[in-house]
Amino acid sequence: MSSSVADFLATEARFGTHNYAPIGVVLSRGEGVFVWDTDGNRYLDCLSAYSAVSQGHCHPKILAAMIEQAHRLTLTSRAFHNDQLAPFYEELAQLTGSHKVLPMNSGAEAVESAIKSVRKWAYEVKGVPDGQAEIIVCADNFHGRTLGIVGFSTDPATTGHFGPFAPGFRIIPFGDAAALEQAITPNTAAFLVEPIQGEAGVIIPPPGYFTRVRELCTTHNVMLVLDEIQTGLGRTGKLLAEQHEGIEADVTLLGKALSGGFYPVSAVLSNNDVLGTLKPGQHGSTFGGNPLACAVARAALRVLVEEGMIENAARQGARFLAGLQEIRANIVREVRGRGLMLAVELHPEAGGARRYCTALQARGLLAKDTHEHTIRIAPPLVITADQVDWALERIDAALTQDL
Ligand code: IF1
Repeated sequence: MSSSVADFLATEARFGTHNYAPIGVVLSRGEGVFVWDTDGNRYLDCLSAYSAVSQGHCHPKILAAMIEQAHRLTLTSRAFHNDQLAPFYEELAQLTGSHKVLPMNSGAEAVESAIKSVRKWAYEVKGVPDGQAEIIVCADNFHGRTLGIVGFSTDPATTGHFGPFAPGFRIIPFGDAAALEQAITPNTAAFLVEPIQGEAGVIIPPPGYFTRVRELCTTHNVMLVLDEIQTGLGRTGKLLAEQHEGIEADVTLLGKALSGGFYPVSAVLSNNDVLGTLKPGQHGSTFGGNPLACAVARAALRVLVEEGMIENAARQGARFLAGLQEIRANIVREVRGRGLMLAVELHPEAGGARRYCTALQARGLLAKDTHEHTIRIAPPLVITADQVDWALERIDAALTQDL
């Protein structure tokens, strides 16, 4: 077995597919907002596994639920009922105000499932001619890595040499309601959009955008599908990011923090008859809705609410954003954020965000670059005010130092 950081990296490089370029730290333990590397160095985690570990690393109550359930029953398949599925449905539906739940595993699977169900809805309820349904999506979207999804990405690295792709998608600019109005046709089944674009660099749409989007979707009988896989479950300081706009999606997608990072759990939620179109044999998954997943997700939702993590995200997010805005570094072009979904965009002359993430690592803070010039900051929602201040000092120092 390898032991040094260099050994781990060399073994990964030798046997692993090189589809990532991680920062050179090998993590072996986590607790709350902190992770430790194999040399025992502690870091404040400002990525939270892309918002999956919102409840903090190895949350003891989610851990206990997982262990307890793993001792009893892990997987039945959906050929039989299990005693965790019904309470999972009920608790998730009540929390989010949804009528129907479809349990899946990864975020991409939830997106794929939503695409399938809104198409079916378009044919069977709206009356779109078979094979003609269109789904409108936004430029710079990120909804996952499956073929169906990457086919409507506008990022050449995501699409390059993976085609041919499925037809039926129309791409419009994000944050432009007039473009949505123009793109809608009688065959439009749905508008699929992130409330805040994550991978694109934490892009927050202009005020009023989603109010207008909601109106247009209602007027034209188009299903509004919000991908809240990253923004949902408290990340932006509300349970769902849609609440900032005072709207309700027809279909909401959750993943990531739905399990607190213990296990892949995702779900499609719908407020109307979209999921009602799926009949036995038409969709499914071996692991979707399994008892272990349901028990973990139930605990993850419970601690999120009971321990006030959503309110904390709003409070600490505002503190973090205000602190970032005070950093007087010439290289900072813009600071953006809502709740604990934050980003610092650097001027191109800074030479890329990656080296600043490495500088932050040396100062005990892990963050991730995105789109070359942006540092993404998304700590677990359990972060305290003192820890925010500690992080701000490190970020200030790293951004004002000469690299
Ligand atoms: C990776 C980004 C984050 C997502 C939204 C669906 C999915 C994601 C809005 C798919 C996944 C990930 C996957 C992760 C990087 C990451 C990411 F940088 F790409 F944009 F979080 F910010 N919808 N996001 O953000 O969920 O199938 O992965 O469970 O390494 O690819 P998944």
